Amino acid sequence: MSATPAVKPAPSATHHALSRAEHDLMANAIRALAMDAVEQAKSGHPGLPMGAADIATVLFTQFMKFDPADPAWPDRDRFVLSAGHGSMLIYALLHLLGYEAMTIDQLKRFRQLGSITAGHPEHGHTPGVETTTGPLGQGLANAVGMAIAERHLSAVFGGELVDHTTYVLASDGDLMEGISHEAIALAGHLKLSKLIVLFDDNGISIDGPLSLADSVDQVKRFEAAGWATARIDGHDPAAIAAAIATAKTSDRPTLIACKTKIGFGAPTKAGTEKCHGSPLGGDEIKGARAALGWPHPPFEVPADIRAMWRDVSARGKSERQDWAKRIAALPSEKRSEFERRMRGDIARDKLAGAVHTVKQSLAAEPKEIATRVASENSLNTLTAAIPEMIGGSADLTGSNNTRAKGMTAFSAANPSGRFIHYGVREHGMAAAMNGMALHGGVIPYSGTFLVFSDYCRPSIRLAALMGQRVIHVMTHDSIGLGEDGPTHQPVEHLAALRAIPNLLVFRPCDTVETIECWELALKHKTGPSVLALTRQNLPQLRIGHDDHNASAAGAYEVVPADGGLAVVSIFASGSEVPIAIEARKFLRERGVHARVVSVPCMELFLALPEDDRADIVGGARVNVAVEAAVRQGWDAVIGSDGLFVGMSSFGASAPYKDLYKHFGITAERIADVALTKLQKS
Ligand SMILES: Cc1ncc(C[n+]2csc(CCOP(=O)(O)OP(=O)(O)O)c2C)c(N)n1
Repeated sequence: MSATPAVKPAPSATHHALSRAEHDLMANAIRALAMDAVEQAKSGHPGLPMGAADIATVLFTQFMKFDPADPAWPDRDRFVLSAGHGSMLIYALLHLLGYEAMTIDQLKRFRQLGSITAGHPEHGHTPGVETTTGPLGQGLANAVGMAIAERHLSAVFGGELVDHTTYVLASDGDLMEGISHEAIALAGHLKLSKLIVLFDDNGISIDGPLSLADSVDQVKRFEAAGWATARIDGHDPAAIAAAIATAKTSDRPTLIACKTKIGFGAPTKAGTEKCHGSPLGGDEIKGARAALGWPHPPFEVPADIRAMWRDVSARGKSERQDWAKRIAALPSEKRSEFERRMRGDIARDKLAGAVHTVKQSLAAEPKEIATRVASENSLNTLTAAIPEMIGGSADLTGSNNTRAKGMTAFSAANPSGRFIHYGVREHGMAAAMNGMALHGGVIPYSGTFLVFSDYCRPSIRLAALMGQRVIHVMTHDSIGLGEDGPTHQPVEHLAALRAIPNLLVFRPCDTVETIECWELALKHKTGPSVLALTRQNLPQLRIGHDDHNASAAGAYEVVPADGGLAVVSIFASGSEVPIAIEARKFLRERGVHARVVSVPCMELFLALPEDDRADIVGGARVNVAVEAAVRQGWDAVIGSDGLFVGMSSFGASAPYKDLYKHFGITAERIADVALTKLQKS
């Protein structure tokens, strides 16, 4: 397939510049709507929209490619308001540009229950919002992922289908956050030239002047990371336009530091933290209306100014129609493949076929291997069948086993590569994956150690909130990793991850469950997944071929009680399932019938109808759960009177078999605690 054209357009705005008077009217419409909506809601952040209105007006009137009639048009430019607290900026823009859902009534109901004008922009809740922002730094890091996805898809499908720019509006807070370091380093290294960051350089944050806490020269910082940069007056439309036009010709990502005044137009509060995050108040608003020359009542935008904004959108319509013609002219196979990928629909037969192939080979030749290796084997087949899977690792490729056979590294020189070396940047990786998933057309998966899920957590939480399919392979999932010791041994992480709504946490117990969990993660289109995998080898417990995905129920009886009704039920996940099966043997030797239930995914189990759950839990006199982690969460399976064998402290540095003995996670101990309880009951 063809590559992106190398020749870039001449440095000029995409659309004609406005007169200064026209520009001011359009920018002041944003300012007025922002201060009125915040005033009405009695809460919100007027300062950023008022300060950044000039930047946004130039960007949308002269550069952005979009069509309000189709907010999800695949080849639209992406605009990310990383400083999500300034949400009224994007709501005012969407309204003025004619996004149907963003009515004036919605602006009047800013921050109210059921409105689409939530306190911070929420993707999936408001058409036209590309990503959920508010936790500072995340939007910027998402944008890096969007630019990666664009670059990759452009290389795969050609520039006539995929050729758009990702713009970010970032604040001081975005750039102070540590994640920004990871994000800009990655973007600079990958030379993501279609990523343009407009920095709202107003020198103010909540506590007051930035000088209280920060003395970084951001321009120099970005330069050091390989970015093109510019410093401009963020209230000068010509300077803004010239800087963006230059950025569009760069072979590197660009930072444009736009000096602005927070709350521009507010007579006494502009330029101070007083207008950052609270309503301006009646008198200040009156003064701002006078200073801006905006005599109109609250929420009223004169028809001629509305018409100017709508004209901007009309231009986007023809660009989209031209694109639609280009896609319609493609050979049908290429067109349907592009459309399938953008819809996020995995070809069902391909996925089912790959899972079948892996299961058949495991039935023919059972394997005693670590689940991380089982995952690699699964990926070799899955990624060959599913070209939208883009792998990666935060510098642990050899440990996470995420690089499948034949995958080449994604780079500036090789954008069709499907494996991303994220560097030692777990947080930036997880946020970039969110951006890739939001962009569409790719399914990102990546790797790190489970203990470092803490470093990814804010982004995993947002993936869950936004309902994005990103898949985190997290290996070295317990004390089973051994000698690296307690710094690397997760104990509370499974529980902490299970606490995040809409996240599936998988912990497969063998090779067969590993491919089943991969299948479930890929099918979980509306949320993220974590696969917690072992470093140590585990026996294959399920022998023989079965296309049925037993893990889909979240829990199932892997070994029944033999010779009678179970008196003891042992529930376990991952590497503790074979130990539980061993314990069952000890109990049987002492005349006690026990069954073992594997629990590869607690969330899927808890989502079952009550009767199905009760069937799986069964009616044994004693329930025991076994997991080399803390108990939290297991009561939902075994009841508060159930027994738990696991961890209640941090681990230690030693060979893993010694650690299991030391912490009492052994078949003998499981049998002992069950017998003791039976004797008492
Ligand atoms: C991760 C994170 N920490 C803290 C906050 C709370 N918060 C919201 S805005 C802000 C800083 C405001 O300064 P700046 O980013 O410069 O925005 P401006 O004042 O220019 O609007 C803070 C600390 C947040 N939203 N996200």
